[in-house]
Amino acid sequence: MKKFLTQTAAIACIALGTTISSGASAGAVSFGTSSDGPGKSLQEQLNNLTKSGPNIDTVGGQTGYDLFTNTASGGSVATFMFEIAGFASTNKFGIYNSSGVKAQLFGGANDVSDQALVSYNDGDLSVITKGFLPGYTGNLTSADYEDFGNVFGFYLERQDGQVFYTENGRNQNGSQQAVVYQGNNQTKLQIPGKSAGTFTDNEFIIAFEDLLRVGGNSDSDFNDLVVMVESVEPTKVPEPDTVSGLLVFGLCGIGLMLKRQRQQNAKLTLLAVPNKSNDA
Ligand SMILES: [Ca+2]
Ligand SMILES: [Ca+2]
Ligand SMILES: [Ca+2]
Repeated sequence: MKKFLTQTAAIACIALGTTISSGASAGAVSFGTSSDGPGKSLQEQLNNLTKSGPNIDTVGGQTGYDLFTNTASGGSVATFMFEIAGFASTNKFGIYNSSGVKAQLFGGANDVSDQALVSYNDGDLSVITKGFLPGYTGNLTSADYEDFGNVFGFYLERQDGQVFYTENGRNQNGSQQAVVYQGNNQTKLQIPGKSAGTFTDNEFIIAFEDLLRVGGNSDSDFNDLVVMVESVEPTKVPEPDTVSGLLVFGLCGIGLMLKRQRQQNAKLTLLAVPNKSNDA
């Protein structure tokens, strides 16, 4: 019976560890029902842009990446994909560095198809933004940022001054306000106004929720401002789920070892008792 219980405990531990360490999906944020109405969910909107290949999995495909750096070209293009939000005409989007300095890529007037070129100039940063059809087609804007560095996260800034970051720790209540997907080299996407192309693995989709999720009143639809950025790579691969999975394995292992030790001690005591009585 004891052996059976020990085996059951071991199986339960393995099952628990496997569940927790099964990758991004275990720690994925859950989406709410979009207040924008039917057909407007992030999944449906991305599906609409998919021309061929597998659909992007908005739940299972969440990467957890929050900080990025440039690749060898020294430049990145950010393309505005869509924004479905009451604040659409005023929300801003950009990158920020470890000091919290912000470099805006898109202002409130920017919309689908608009692009920003980010140049990483050996410590300095340059951003050039242009509007394209459909929608806003404004002139070029350009800004330079001295000593910005080349490690950055992404932010959404509302008109009321509320800012949300890809790093949860910078957000009020540690709330996760963005989900990030990496290209799979298979799915062909077409952003309105742009030519269709493959979603490659140096491309990332950054999708923001513009209402506070933890302790706030948010619909958690993450379709409020969605941008694709290319020629960037994550600075680190976060594996909190795998770490907690290993922790469970470790704790279970220690627990089972202690249990076995106790059982062996009990057997030894039983063996020792008759000897003692013989001596007496
Ligand atoms: Ca929305
Ligand atoms: Ca546009
Ligand atoms: Ca929302």
